[in-house]
Amino acid sequence: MSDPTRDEERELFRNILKARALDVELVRWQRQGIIPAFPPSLGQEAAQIGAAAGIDPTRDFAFPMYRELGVALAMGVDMLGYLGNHNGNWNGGSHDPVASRFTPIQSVVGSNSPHAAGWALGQQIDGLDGVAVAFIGEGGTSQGDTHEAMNFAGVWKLPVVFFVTNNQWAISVPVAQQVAGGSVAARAAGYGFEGIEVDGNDVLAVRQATLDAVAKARRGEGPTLIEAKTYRRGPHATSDDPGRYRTLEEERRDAGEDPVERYRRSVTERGIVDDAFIAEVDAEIAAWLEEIRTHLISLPERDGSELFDNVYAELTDDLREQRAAWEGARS
Ligand SMILES: Cc1ncc(C[n+]2csc(CCOP(=O)(O)OP(=O)(O)O)c2C)c(N)n1
Repeated sequence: MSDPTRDEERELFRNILKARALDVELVRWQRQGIIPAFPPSLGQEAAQIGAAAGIDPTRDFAFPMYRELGVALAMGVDMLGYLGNHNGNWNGGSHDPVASRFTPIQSVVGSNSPHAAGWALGQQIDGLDGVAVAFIGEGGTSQGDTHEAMNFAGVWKLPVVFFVTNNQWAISVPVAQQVAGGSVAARAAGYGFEGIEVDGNDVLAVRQATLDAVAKARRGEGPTLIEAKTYRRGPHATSDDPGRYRTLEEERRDAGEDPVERYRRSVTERGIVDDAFIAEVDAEIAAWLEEIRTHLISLPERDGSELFDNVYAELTDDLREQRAAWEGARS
């Protein structure tokens, strides 16, 4: 166990509040047309901030999917660059992945698992002590890419942590239709490494589980699968309407306690923060959100022709036709 210091807890709390505030704001900005689309993390803040606290950004490397806003901000990623991604920037945003140890986000479900295993293999070959942390949804564990990465990592005892955020839903597909047997953590046994389940709404528990798994990988003892159990309290993305596949009653029944309010209560009751600290953080967040909003609205409109660039070195006949049709339509 390594209990966090008071200052570390204050930082965890600050980050949890920032993650929630930015996430809520981004949904509003999508509705206002400032960004085209966004996958909210509502309810997953404790899992994200706890996981980031277990990663050493001077030597480890995070391989996110698309729903890791909190991990990014807690790892110190340049959020203005990162959010370029959600603005449709073709190159995955303009944050520096190497300096921030956080790759561009991946929308192809499962594709970041082999990236993480490959990077971990590189660390092993070079005799370095970095650990790769792949962020996957429970749905993403059904993907072939994730199976191949886990199998490879198990066989070669690679320094990689598979951090699975089980938010109970893969768009409209509930976990019961995704994972026979009900446990994602149990899948690790088949790959020959440890799988643990952690309360994903408890930031301190997630932090500890991640610290332990990263330390173990660093000692050369191979991968761990962490299943952080939480609940996606909002839509899959701003284009989704959860009312089509789950009722409000089900949401209220299954969501559990809001992880942000749970930690607020905990740090307040234990005297880690007081009203003055919270007021200071709230003011800091308000200024920070304004800075991000101002930046986002100043970004140039994306040129639709980018849709056809950078996919193939040479356009296929199909795409050439589509491009001509698109250019015709705009002239
Ligand atoms: C290879 C691939 N197949 C399908 C999709 C469409 N898709 C986008 S998100 C998603 C669900 C993923 O669910 P999960 O892995 O549980 O993560 P969550 O979105 O719940 O965080 C699907 C099927 C995709 N992006 N990539």
